[in-house]
Amino acid sequence: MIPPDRIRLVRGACPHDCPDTCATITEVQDDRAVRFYADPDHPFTRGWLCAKVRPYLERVYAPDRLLYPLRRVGPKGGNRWERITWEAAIDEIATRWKEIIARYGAAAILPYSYSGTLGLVQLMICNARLWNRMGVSGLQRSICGAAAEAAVEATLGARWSPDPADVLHSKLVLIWGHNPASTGPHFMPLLRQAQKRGAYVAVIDPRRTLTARSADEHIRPRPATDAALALGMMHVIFSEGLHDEAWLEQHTIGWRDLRDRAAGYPPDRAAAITGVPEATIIALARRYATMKPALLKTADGVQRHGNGGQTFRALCCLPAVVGQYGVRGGGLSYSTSGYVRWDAEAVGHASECPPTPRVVNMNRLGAALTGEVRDPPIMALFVFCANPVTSAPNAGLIVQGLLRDDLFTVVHEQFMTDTARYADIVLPATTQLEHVDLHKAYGHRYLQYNHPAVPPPGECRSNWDVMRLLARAMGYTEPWLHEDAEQAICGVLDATRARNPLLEGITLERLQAEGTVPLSFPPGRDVPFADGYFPTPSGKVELRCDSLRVHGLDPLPEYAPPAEFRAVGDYSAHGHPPSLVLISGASHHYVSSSFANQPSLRAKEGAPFIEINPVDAVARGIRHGDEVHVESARGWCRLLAVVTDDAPPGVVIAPKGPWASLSPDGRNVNWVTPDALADLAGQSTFHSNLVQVRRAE
Ligand SMILES: Nc1nc2c(c(=O)[nH]1)N[C@H]1C(S)=C(S)[C@@H](COP(=O)(O)OP(=O)(O)OC[C@H]3O[C@@H](n4cnc5c(=O)[nH]c(N)nc54)[C@H](O)[C@@H]3O)O[C@H]1N2
Ligand SMILES: Nc1nc2c(c(=O)[nH]1)N[C@H]1C(S)=C(S)[C@@H](COP(=O)(O)OP(=O)(O)OC[C@H]3O[C@@H](n4cnc5c(=O)[nH]c(N)nc54)[C@H](O)[C@@H]3O)O[C@H]1N2
Ligand code: SF4
Ligand SMILES: [Mo]
Repeated sequence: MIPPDRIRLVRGACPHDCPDTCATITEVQDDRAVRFYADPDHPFTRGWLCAKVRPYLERVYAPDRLLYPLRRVGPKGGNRWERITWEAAIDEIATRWKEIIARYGAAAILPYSYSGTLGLVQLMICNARLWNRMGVSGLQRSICGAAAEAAVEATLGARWSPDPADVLHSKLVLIWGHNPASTGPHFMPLLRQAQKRGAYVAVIDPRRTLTARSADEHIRPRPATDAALALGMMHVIFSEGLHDEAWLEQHTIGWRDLRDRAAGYPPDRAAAITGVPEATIIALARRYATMKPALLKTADGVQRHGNGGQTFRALCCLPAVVGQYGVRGGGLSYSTSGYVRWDAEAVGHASECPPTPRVVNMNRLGAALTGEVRDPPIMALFVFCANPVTSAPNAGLIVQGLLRDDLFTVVHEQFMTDTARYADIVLPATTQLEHVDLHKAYGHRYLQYNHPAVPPPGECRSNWDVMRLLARAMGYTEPWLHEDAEQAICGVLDATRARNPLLEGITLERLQAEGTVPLSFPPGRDVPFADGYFPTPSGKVELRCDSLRVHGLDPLPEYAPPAEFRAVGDYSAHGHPPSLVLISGASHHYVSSSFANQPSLRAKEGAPFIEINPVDAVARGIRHGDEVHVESARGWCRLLAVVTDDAPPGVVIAPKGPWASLSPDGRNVNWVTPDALADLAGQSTFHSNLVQVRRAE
């Protein structure tokens, strides 16, 4: 036993892309973390961490952590390196950038980041300040939930969601295209409790997920047909008079237009499109309209396809039709991230900077590097908090771009990822145990402060420290490029609090002292939209949303098959398409590609696999455990076949995350995923993916 007086307890927050943002405690002895666990007092995350993050010290002290700056030796992608000093690394980056700016303009530089951490300092501020000052190309951050976010904001005016514990008031819970047992696990004990109190839980997902296994009902639409399912439900609700007309009159615009639209989706048509039996659609609609409070809980997986925007619009309309917005235990649970929107000017100081010359859609990275983006072409890439070669679509084209000899690539990382391998310079990054940050969650309504627990190993530096070094090397003297992390947090917090009453009384000092701080909801005002006000242009729920016309979108939700599927015909006309639809959602043991190099978690997740229905397997002579060749219009990869009816006929499932460089074929599922854009907000379309599957020779 270590004497307790030699142990220091340090409060932190899990930084990963997960709605739960757990409160953590690190026990530190002599500058070394010796134990890592969940804060037992957190009201939502309640003293336990998921399987991914429980062994976090394995990640922090992994033998393959990057510890020193590296410069490439030999050809790109060859994974041969020499160690260099930070001084040499920063000097080389600044020199190359200055040359590129002189020759091509700053637009030729593209920073690429996404969700390695979700912190205010290490992600948000690092996404903005230096890049704004330089006037480099912007990144359209649309790989994850852009269409859903745009649909929610257009329909309701804000991304607000109930306290997850309010599910204890629900009589019906529809979990729609969402797998919280893997992707936001702290909701599950609450859901169990709600079920014990008699709530009926239905999961709507083509795959039999972990979440679906414990539901009262599992409804399995064909992929990308959910808008037709939702409109079919509305048809039943309106035609049986189960809608809440008084509420619709008072709080929405366009409900009669929506009713007319839904009239085009009688249950037999909705059934033909979705593959869900007519009787099931009718029963689901009646349940949804009569078992109140009714909660519709969803996330981003359901909208990563060509008609993701319209699909999400249809989902946002459903609670209004049955008058469930503003009701405790009812409404829509998508994301709580809209309660606090960090003051953009304090984060990025854009008003003091040159305008962003252009924006590059992150889903088109491969295309952008290989000629789609010109005048100027992208000549330098700075990647941090992201691993696009593993996690972005059409990975083969990204690799082709990264192999360009005239492209200067810097990757700031904790590990030698699939992306870092193609860099010219690799910089070693700190983990959450080694830097300061402030987090807001997208699945609960507390702020979480993260104190650094231990000094960085080797020569690792935080994202913000690197930004400050680069700013100095570029000759920028603005104080907001040089303040320390606490000063930066304080400035953003103060500016945001000045116009957001939910931050009343929340100061840096209080966050540092308490770690977990709830947002200040006035008494009785914690249920979203309870006062009947929706911050849309009309102040109402915009069931007909004319502002979407500028995006070329029908102002009423509508079903259309994604473009990739249209090429082979409508489901409803042909039954199953000749190819299989490949869905590649979250894996249980990784967060996107993070953790997918950690031996203990790889052992739990097993070799990269693809689930295939027995009917489809037999038709292709595929047996359980066979290696299969998966091919699309983009490329191919090889995976192990898991023959199971967890995958419905016509659909195959291969979770995202496994690293190409740790796979025998040197590829992963993103070598086949599409880089086409969806109907709204430049959204990714990972799941509109038609593939051929056959036994590998
Ligand atoms: N363990 C783990 N947790 C994670 C992550 C992870 O990689 N691993 N990733 C994090 C991130 S980045 C995010 S954005 C969230 C995502 O959280 P979720 O959205 O819950 O996760 P996904 O697995 O992407 O998608 C959810 C489900 O959508 C289903 N789906 C796909 N297409 C359709 C469709 O057309 N209709 C319907 N009804 N369902 C469909 C998939 O089968 C999948 O089970 O999770 C976060 N948490
Ligand atoms: N096929 C398929 N692919 C998908 C999806 C899908 O549904 N299907 N989902 C997509 C979704 S929802 C998302 S959000 C994206 C996520 O895509 P990415 O944001 O690229 O996420 P990761 O692949 O986890 O890569 C994050 C990297 O950040 C690094 N990192 C962590 N903390 C820090 C830090 O403090 N500093 C620095 N410099 N680096 C750090 C980690 O080591 C990790 O390598 O993936 C997408 N990819
Ligand atoms: S990944 Fe999610 S559930 Fe796991 S520790 Fe982090 S915040 Fe908690
Ligand atoms: Mo995501």
